Amino acid sequence: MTEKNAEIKKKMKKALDKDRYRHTVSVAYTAACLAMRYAIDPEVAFTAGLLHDCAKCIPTAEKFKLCEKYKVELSDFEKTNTALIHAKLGACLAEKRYGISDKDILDSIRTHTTGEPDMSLLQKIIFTADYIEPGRDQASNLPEIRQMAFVDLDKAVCKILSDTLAYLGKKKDAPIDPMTRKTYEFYCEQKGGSK
Ligand code: DGI
Ligand code: FE
Ligand code: FE
Repeated sequence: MTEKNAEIKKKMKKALDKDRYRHTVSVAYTAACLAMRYAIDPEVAFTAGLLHDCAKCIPTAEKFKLCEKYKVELSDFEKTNTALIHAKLGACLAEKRYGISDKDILDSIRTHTTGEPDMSLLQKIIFTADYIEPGRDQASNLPEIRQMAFVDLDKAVCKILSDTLAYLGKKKDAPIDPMTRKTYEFYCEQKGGSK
């Protein structure tokens, strides 16, 4: 691990609660493994993994204040479904607080919850690593998706999205973010290409 990643890891230990920190480290290592498989820099993937939930443990009122301070524009959906804010705000804090300037890393943090159409390899890796890291045990089809992620990443992204939509559809008070639906359409219906 690079010195820089070791420093970010230490900072995340302070910024997150115990469980979130454990999840974060797992996502970072999973993302690094996927990066090796798909031939991109594993240290870059590790950084994105470490920071993907950096805004997750900030209380909601504070999240709104920070979004105002840094002019992070929230959609109407995010304003009412505040659990989604940590992705966009996380990308902003990765830049302002943790000194990240790599746009691909910032995009990967921003889109890690809903995805977006036509994602870069790193964006897809963070989106997928967040779902399949070894500590996750709630989602259905995890063994299959874990294997799929290392064989066909676009197919894994599609499966994660369709399972997430099915899960949210069954749950009470869990409206679907329009971006989650758009991402689903891109990866599952159009069978669109990737960057
Ligand atoms: O932050 P994590 O828990 O590691 O994972 P995440 O960033 O994917 O956030 C997970 C939560 O986001 C999970 O409870 C499902 C929710 N989520 C994802 N897409 C949507 C969504 N919630 C709503 N309401 N609508 C969505 O489209
Ligand atoms: Fe998250
Ligand atoms: Fe996460």
